[in-house]
Amino acid sequence: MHETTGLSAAYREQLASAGLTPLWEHLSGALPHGRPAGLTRANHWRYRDIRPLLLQAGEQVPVEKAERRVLVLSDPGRGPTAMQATGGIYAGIQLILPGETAPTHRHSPSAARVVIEGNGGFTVVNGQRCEMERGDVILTPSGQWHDHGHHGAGPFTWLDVLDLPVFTAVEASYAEAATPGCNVEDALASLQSRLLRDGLSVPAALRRPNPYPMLRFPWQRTRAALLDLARHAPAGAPIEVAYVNPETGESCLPIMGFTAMLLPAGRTLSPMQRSPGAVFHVIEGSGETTVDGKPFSWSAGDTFTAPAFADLAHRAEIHGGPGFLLRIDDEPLHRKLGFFQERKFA
Ligand code: 1HN
Repeated sequence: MHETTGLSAAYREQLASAGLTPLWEHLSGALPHGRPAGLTRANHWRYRDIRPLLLQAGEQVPVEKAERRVLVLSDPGRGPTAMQATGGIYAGIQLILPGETAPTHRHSPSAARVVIEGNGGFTVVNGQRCEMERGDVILTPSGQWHDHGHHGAGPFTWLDVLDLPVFTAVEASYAEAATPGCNVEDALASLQSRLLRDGLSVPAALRRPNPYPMLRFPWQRTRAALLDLARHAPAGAPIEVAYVNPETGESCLPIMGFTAMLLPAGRTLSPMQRSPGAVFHVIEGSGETTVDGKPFSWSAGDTFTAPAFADLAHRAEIHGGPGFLLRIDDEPLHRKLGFFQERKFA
């Protein structure tokens, strides 16, 4: 907040022309009292509303021209063309049609895709082909070449999330177009990671860094893990799993965190209030989430957001199976900032 403190106009002008600003008029704006005062406004994007608009883009915009055919989920708290859904996360819904190719490129922000609809889509990341099935999470980490294709029938869609707003804030966001033969695998690094998952390690002299040993997290495996956890966890425990680097146990990407959760039908889950804002994506089921008292009635394919320290209550419909939500947030970044907080108010 800007406060005026009775400075003379002449003094103000002297400060401005010297490139100086009085801190005392801006301190409470820079450091709001008690809790962060962000711009993010909780919002709900229904897939059934987005889908027909995206299909129109498919008719009107050739993929070669668009590079990526995406409708951005623009945070209403930041105006109509915001390139972000929360303070730290960009989100958009992408469409690729049969036979199309979204050309190879790479960029400094990291991205992940969550498949919504279709069969036969794939992403090639650093030469590794990842088939895309509904609910799969596919990573395209910072600096890795990637392109998308579709060899099936009908529209193929997914949610894109990127840590783009963070890269924009630190003036580190840029992209590069493909060079011939750039999207190739480091076969030795991939082999080592495959062997490590079998409990086998190669000699140190052969070892190659592979900070992203897992690029595809198939939904069917995550779903089975959640159902197993629901069977074995004590009553009332949160049924959730984090997507991690299997070699280190750290978050799978450096800035964005991914957690899949199972919501048992009809039971309300009131998680801790967390410092990072979040994007929630519905993989299966239907239900309702209140975000700071605002109700969102969701079903599969929908996406909704929650600002920093939002008060949340999730509930899958009592009739029907469990709800499955994916939470994408900035937890890894908040931890690296030495700041991550979660708390519960009565
Ligand atoms: C991007 O590279 C993709 O590779 C999707 O599919 C969305 C949004 C902003 C910047 C780069 C993609 C993107 C993006």
